[in-house]
Amino acid sequence: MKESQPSAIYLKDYKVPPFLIDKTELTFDLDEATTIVTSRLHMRRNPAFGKSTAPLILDGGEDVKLIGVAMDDYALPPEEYRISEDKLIITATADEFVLTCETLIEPQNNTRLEGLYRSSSMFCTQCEAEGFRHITYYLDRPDVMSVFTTTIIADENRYPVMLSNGNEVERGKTDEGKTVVVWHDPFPKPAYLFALVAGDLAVKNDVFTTQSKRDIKLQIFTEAHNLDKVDYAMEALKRSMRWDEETYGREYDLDIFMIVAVDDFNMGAMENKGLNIFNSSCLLASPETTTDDTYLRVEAIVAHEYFHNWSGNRVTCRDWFQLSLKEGFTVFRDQTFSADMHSETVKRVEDVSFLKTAQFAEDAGPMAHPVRPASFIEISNFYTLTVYEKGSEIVRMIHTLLGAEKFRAGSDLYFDRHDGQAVTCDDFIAAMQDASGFDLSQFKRWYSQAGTPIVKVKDSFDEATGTYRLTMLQDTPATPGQPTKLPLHIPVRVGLLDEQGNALSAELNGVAAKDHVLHLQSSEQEFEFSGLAAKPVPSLLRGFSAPVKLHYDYSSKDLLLLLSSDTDGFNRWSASQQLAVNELTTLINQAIEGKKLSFDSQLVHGFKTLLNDETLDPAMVALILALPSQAYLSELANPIYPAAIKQARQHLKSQLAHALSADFERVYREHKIQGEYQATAKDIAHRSLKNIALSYWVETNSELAQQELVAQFQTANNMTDQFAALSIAVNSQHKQAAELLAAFYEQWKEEPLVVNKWLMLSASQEQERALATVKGLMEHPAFDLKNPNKVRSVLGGFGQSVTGFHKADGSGYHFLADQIILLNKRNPQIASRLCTPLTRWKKLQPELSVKMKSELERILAEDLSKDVYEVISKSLA
Ligand code: 0A1
Ligand code: ZN
Repeated sequence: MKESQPSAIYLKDYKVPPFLIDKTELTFDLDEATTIVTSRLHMRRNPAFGKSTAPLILDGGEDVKLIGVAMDDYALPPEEYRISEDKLIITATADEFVLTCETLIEPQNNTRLEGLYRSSSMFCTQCEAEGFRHITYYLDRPDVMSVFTTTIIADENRYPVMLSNGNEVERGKTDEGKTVVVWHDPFPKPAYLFALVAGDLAVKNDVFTTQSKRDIKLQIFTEAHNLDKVDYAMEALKRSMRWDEETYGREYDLDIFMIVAVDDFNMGAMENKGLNIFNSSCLLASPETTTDDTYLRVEAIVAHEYFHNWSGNRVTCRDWFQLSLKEGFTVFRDQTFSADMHSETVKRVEDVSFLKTAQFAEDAGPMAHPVRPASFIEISNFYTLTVYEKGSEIVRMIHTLLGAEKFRAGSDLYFDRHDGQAVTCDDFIAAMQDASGFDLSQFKRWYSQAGTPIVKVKDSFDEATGTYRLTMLQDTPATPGQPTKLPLHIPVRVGLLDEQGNALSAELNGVAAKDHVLHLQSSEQEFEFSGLAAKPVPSLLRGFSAPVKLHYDYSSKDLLLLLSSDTDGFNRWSASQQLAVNELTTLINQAIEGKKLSFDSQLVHGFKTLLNDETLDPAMVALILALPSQAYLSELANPIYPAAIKQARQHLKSQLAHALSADFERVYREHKIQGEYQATAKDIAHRSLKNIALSYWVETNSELAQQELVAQFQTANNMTDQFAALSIAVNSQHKQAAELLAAFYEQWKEEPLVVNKWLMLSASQEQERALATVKGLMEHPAFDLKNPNKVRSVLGGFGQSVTGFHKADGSGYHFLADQIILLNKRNPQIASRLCTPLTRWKKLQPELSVKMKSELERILAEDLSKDVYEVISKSLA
């Protein structure tokens, strides 16, 4: 452990910057051994800061070597500046000046993948959130916005493509014959949106004509061997550009929009102005190598990054506490876009299922934080599900409260009012409020209060008056640093059904409708519906209208009614999940008590109806057939018994499979698609239903099913079907599983993105020797510790192996801790993310909990990066 530990910074301490940088001129002399960066910063004191003689303090990094610094071309002697804790401090400055800095960096040794680094044979950058300071000294904060001009000097033979933000304005040669390219971005931006790429890249060109008839040049750059996999991303980009014009009235601003794919990247992608950089796993797609899920992901991420051009770039964040201002809003935008491109209900189910599994777990753990955090040690740790997904739910609730039209008026006002500014979540709310006249003052608490609210619902019916009363109680559990909570403004969308499942019209506050949005604003509140003949079945929280845990004591009969008849597709799915959770809970308890599992599942009947109803959307049927995941059941459990959960799921799946074997076989056959692969909603739906049917059918151990699986693996014309067959083989412990895994690797060893899928599946196997397997994978030629995708595949996969990761002797936890320690300094962001499974230790069954805790303590004893220190210390607090 270090002598002094890193300290937190607080939102309440925010002050405007003492200096501004109107213009930033950068020159990069790129070379294999050392890169020289020269910056000319046109600076002045910030009038908004008030009269001051405060010194100039620029952010830097331990990996930046200062060669020289000059003010208005006067080279500062060493006594006129100093470097302390990575900051460059200059005491005496004029009110306005040009600061020139020369720094030396070594991108080839940059394993953190923040700042300028090498990936394969190219140079690339990642500056969000605080990467720019690893390139040169700067006011590296989002409220300092500057107009950038970037000069790149490099050997054209090795780096024929040299890119930065904005437009290419000049091209020439140095005396030594190196190529010089100058880029200029007319839009002022914070340093986190800066980007540079240089490499030997191939390009796909296209054009998009905007609504005002401007032609935008579109370019996607990749290594030459991947150029055949960018067509889908290009089409997705054009769909996104059109959608943002139609839905938000937002047109693209520059004349050129570029995307570059890189193999080594800590996150999914980055919205740098005019030059998005993507993890190649989120951009490249081809039928043979890419599954349906990934196709949809590519489309969503292309859209997400593109939408940031307005929600993030034109209007940016004042400080990093406001991260959700751009991320929550942009996730909401990309979710709605995907819903519009495919199926609204399917998309909603997928998003909510993810939120309830992963974000709810975060909100219940030691890293729980508000959507707008009040403090942090390392901002990279706050690119979280809370900031992104719960942040999106906040924006969605505003949409529900205001209605589509007023929401649009609010977003128009927000973009117009704050164009070119760095603003806060309060500014966003103010624009929504001003444009709509809707009072959001209580609603704003969603930004500052952490934790998942619990809403308890009770009901009663008065036969004499025909009134139906819903009583709702809300309560948000304590989270770290927030022991008590205030009531939130929660929109609860509700409908009522009669015993036959017909939608009822009922009157609430004088308004008769089949669907009402209730405003739950107090800790306890009553809602009275009139005009009913009998007690209805309530369909509560339709469309998941708020990110809460809703409890209502539904009977199995009610749930089956909702499952078969609710007009709200989302709640049909939700009812099926609740039924399954109820049954699984009984089974889990039997397993914990060491009893023989036995239970007569009511789902058999419900599933049978679904499997035989040809009017249903196959995608929805597939979603309903998927049992609640191990991860979701773990989130619900306290304490978590991982092996019992696994056993219960296995038992229920097997019971359903045996009871409905013939239906599954038939559905499997009926939904096979002939012909060429297409990533359309319709085909994706058929494939998902067919493959889940296969996964059940195989559970029966039918010889025929086993053969069908192998045949599908061998003859599939697309990765979705081939990989589904392989996964089912592995998960069902098919006798040929090992053989198929080996064949898969042999077939795809030249395709790194496919190999990553193989690594993940191999590492996730449920087997006694899971730990040995994962250790073997880390020694495999296909593995590379420097590549975040590979690390995530292997260690993320291992985390899913209950037998491996949760092995009773704690060796699984020990192994993960070893990897965190290994990566702690090399790549702190990745190391920190790997800690997530260990942060759940308090909820684990006691024997495992102590083992996990001791691994956290072992990690804490190391000399830790800020990133890892924050997660581990908060987990042990
Ligand atoms: N703004 C990006 C996310 C992102 C954040 C940090 C990064 O650093 C490694 C990279 C990307 C987005 O929301 O897509
Ligand atoms: Zn984003």
